[in-house]
Amino acid sequence: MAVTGFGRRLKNLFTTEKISDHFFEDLEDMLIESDLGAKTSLELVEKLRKEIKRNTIVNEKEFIKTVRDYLSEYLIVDDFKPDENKLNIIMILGVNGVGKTTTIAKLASYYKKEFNMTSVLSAGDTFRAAAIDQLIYHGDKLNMRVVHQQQGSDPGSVIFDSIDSAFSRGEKIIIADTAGRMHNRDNLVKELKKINKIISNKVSDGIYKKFLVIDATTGQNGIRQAESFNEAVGLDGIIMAKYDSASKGGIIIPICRDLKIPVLFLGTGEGYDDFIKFDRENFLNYLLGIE
Ligand SMILES: Nc1nc2c(ncn2[C@@H]2O[C@H](COP(=O)(O)OP(=O)(O)O)[C@@H](O)[C@H]2O)c(=O)[nH]1
Ligand SMILES: [Mg+2]
Repeated sequence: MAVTGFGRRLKNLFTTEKISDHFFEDLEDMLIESDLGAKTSLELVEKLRKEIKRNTIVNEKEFIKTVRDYLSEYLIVDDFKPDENKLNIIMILGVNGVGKTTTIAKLASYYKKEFNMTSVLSAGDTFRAAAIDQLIYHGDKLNMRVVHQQQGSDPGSVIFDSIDSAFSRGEKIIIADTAGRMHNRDNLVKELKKINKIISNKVSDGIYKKFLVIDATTGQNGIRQAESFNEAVGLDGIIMAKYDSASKGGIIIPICRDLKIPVLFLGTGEGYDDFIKFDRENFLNYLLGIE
């Protein structure tokens, strides 16, 4: 993704190009290349066009700052804190390979460190044996209980068991893994809707959250993934994994803007501690190369 030096290129554009239609076209291209998506980029260009017409932007520093302020308005940031007195069930969604299972381990580790709360890990991705083993491995490392059945079993049943056993043991957080791929998309949606219904019925007085994991490097696909999962079950938050890769994660901005879903965390590596609460200022400064 051609995002490296996004801020520098914006600055260059402002200092070297005359303000003209051409300037705004180039600006739009740069925004789109940074994963902001066509709609957000166009809207941003219009806002900047007005601002520039009013002569409120005098130099490249102010130009970047104005871009940052507008982008900031799009971002919705949240930090879900589990309720110690209720059962919190968090369903982790996302397509294959984005980082779901790793994110579950990081989230469980984060809740332990931050709130001293232990999670139950629920192996709802029953599609592949490796996914179950991977969660058991993390459970061992983190010293947390993993509820699982064998490969090919009904994920709804795994989640059902997880909730029952957590209730009877007084455990307060369940983080559930889900499969990112069925043999076709309709099947996946059907499956997720079923699980969603089971959880909603079973934890009516608990807290139920659905977080989508997206991969920072997937670009525009991230928006489509968020749209599909949001349509299927409704999302409460986004976690963006692989933020340590070359991508600066611009994709999160149109997701917040279009779907009004908050962003919660960033995954920054493969270790449990490579996980940070989303910080609006830091994120935008990094995206725009502001020191
Ligand atoms: N660099 C980096 N790698 C990650 C991150 N999160 C997950 N991964 C890696 O991405 C791969 C897929 O992760 P996994 O959790 O199995 O994805 P899942 O298929 O969605 O469950 C694994 O090799 C992970 O170690 C991250 O934040 N940064
Ligand atoms: Mg997995």
